[in-house]
Amino acid sequence: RAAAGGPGRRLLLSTPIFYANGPPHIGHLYSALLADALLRHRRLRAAGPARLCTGTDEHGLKIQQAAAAAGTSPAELCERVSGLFRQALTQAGVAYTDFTRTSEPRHRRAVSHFWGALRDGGVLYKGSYEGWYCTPEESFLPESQLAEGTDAQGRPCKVSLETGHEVHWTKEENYMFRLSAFRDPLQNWLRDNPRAIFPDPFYQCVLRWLDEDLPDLSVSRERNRLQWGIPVPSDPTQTIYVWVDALVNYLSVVGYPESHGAWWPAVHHVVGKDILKFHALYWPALLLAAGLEPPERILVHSHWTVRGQKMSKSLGNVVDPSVCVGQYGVDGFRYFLLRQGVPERDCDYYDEKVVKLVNSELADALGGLMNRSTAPSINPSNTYPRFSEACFPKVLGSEEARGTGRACVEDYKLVAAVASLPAQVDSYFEGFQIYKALECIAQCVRQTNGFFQRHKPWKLDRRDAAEQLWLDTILHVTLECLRVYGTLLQPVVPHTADKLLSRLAVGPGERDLSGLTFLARYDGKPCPFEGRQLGPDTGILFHRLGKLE
Ligand code: MET
Repeated sequence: RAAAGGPGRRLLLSTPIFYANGPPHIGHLYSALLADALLRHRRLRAAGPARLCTGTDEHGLKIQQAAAAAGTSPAELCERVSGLFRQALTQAGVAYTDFTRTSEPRHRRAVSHFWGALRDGGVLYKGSYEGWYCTPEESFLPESQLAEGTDAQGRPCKVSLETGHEVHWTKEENYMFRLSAFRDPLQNWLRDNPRAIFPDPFYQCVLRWLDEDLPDLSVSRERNRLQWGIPVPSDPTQTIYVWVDALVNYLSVVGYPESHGAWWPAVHHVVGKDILKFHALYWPALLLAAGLEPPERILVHSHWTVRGQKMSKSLGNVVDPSVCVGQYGVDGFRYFLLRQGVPERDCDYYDEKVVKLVNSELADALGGLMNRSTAPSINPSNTYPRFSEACFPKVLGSEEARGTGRACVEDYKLVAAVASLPAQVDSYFEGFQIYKALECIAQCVRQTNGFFQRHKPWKLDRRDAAEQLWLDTILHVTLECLRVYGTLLQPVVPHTADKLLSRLAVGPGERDLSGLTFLARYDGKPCPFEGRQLGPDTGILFHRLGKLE
């Protein structure tokens, strides 16, 4: 297999497919934005064809019950909620290429075929299953996962330890999947692919699960209890378990069973930590059992709390992404989630935090820098200014040699930091640490503001030839820095980056990461931008967000 991210290689990125029983919240959007930023970054690197698939998970008891509660049919509920998800994703600028609904015929066909492959592989058997079933989790739970709680009427009952939802004693005939036989294959897969699950704490967690009990998995439900699902081929008394159905979306989207070979297993799944077990244990085992390879990578993120509390319908604190996009703009919202979200741990969300971060980094630091360095008062000809080697000589040797120019030690540090920034950002994206990439960019923007402030170009006199050379050089360096930031920020804040690059007259063919240059003149090479007319002044780069009520 080609190395991950190598040139010309295909890659399928996925988000989870979202349950169609309720509207989207920021947790869903966070998954999708991570995948979207990875896709956009990859496209800018011209790393090879890539797709981003998402969709809605429409079967199962949970949907069946939500529809009954809403007095509608499951099909109608799914149609409506699926539309809400598509709308929320589009609104947040998620450039998905595929949207799968598990109710689609092509998906049903793929699931039936997948089931056949499992059956032919001899990994299914019929067993009588008895245990505590948690409908919202669509799972039987062992005693160790239960606690004492109360039901809706306040009567004592057993609940799921993890989610607090009531469980019911359920006995039924199910098809079972021989998961227990896959401990060794799964351990081998993980041992051979230490980068299969990112970040590392989640990889370690999956390894620990594999040291524990690995009971067989019930993979069907009795039809009389669950009608809203795909029937087991050749046994219409049973419905395929919703998680098996849902996971197969990653295959049906690439044309399984006919044409998936072009993409599989070059797939990276972005998932929340709550569904890690399904993706890191059940899914690879099912794939192996069906004669397919496990996914190349599983990228795991944690959850968002709101003012320190878990988001929940009953607390009424579920954050609606369309409201956020309205308040902060698409880019403000994307920037906040991707800059503040740390995959390894839960992150807290509240309005003041968004406003503060977005104002300080996008509006003030980045926007301010652009406005100050392109203002007509400082750059009356509105051209990309010239760089003078005499003012900013390339210095390979001692510190004293710098004395010949006007640049100081700090300025050389800035140039070094920005020169290494693209590679740093690349490696952070590759390591699923987008927040770190953004932190580095923000740090460089701060340094560039420091550079500008230190040399006070607005005080230099254009009528004096020497001063003018230095003034232009300061502006040239600043615009070169801004060009790099604009290019690198495209995957995260596409509109703002476009505005910035257009202002700097960077053409559509000059915005990819593979050909990104920085301060070529400092290295004695020609700079294609120097002397170019700048783009029209389109005003403030990013409007400061006001106080929210
Ligand atoms: N519907 C599931 C969830 O939202 C994800 C399924 S991904 C195959 O948790």
